[in-house]
Amino acid sequence: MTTTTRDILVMGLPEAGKTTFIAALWHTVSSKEVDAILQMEYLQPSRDHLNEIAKRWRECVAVQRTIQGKERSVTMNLRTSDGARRFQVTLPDTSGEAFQRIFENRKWAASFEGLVNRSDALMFFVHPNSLVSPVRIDNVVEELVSIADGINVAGVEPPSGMPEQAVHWEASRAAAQSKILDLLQLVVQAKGSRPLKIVIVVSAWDLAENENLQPDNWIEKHAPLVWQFLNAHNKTRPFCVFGVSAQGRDYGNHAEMLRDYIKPSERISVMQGDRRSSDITAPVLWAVE
Ligand SMILES: Nc1nc2c(ncn2[C@@H]2O[C@H](COP(=O)(O)OP(=O)(O)OP(=O)(O)O)[C@@H](O)[C@H]2O)c(=O)[nH]1
Ligand SMILES: [Mg+2]
Repeated sequence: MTTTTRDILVMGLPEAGKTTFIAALWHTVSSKEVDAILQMEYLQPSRDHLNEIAKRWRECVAVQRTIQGKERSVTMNLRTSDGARRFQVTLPDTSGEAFQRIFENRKWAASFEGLVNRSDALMFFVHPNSLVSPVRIDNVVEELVSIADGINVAGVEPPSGMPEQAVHWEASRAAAQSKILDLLQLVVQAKGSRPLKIVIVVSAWDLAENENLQPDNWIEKHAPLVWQFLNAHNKTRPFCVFGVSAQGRDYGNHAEMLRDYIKPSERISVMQGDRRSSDITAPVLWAVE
């Protein structure tokens, strides 16, 4: 049986849940506690980074921010649970700061260019708390006019709660949705006619679940421009949206309860459409097959 080699490009703004996902993924495949659709075939030689982040994950301690310039790339040798297919999957644990810089400066490093060129799939992480739901202008036009008048007309007090002077705009202040869309566009353009599967991971799904939406409807509601872009390119760039709670819950309030799990892999919650499981390898399989 041949082994398929796959490079996954991992992207997402700072604190989007990238490292936590990789930590939970490594715990799942290396512990073999649950019947995940992808399982570890054999151990790769380089495991220090994976073991370090997976240890923190098991102990319910938040992983450290990934520092730009100190990112690590990890490789896992996996096979499907029926043993029919083998994959060697490489994915970089990238720093969200790096993507923030790419958005602001409109350029990326040669090393990142190489990564984009090599990648067969993109996993783009979106933290639910990073997106502010869009508001239709026609619903708030009167309020906007009164705010604008209050700021601009000399001698008129701004409405309470409004700053006396408009804040100077700079690229770093752009809405998260604009940044995500722009980064997606940059990568899709750079791939040209070469194939790229796109997985959108709404991370910390435990924080989004109370809306009772399926992950793709969640993106459609909270990031309509991103949703439009993905659908416009669907034929050449197939995409899938997963809601993934790699921790299970937030550590601040629930660490003790999470530590009680006999099989820590079962803390994880993954949603695709209306199907729920604790199999964090499902989005990876979708990306690589
Ligand atoms: N509630 C909840 N919080 C999560 C989950 N996954 C990650 N987080 C939290 O989200 C924050 C960011 O997670 P990271 O995995 O460090 O995010 P990152 O994308 O690697 O961030 P950078 O390294 O800064 O780019 C941390 O405080 C995590 O504890 C989850 O499933 N549920
Ligand atoms: Mg990180």
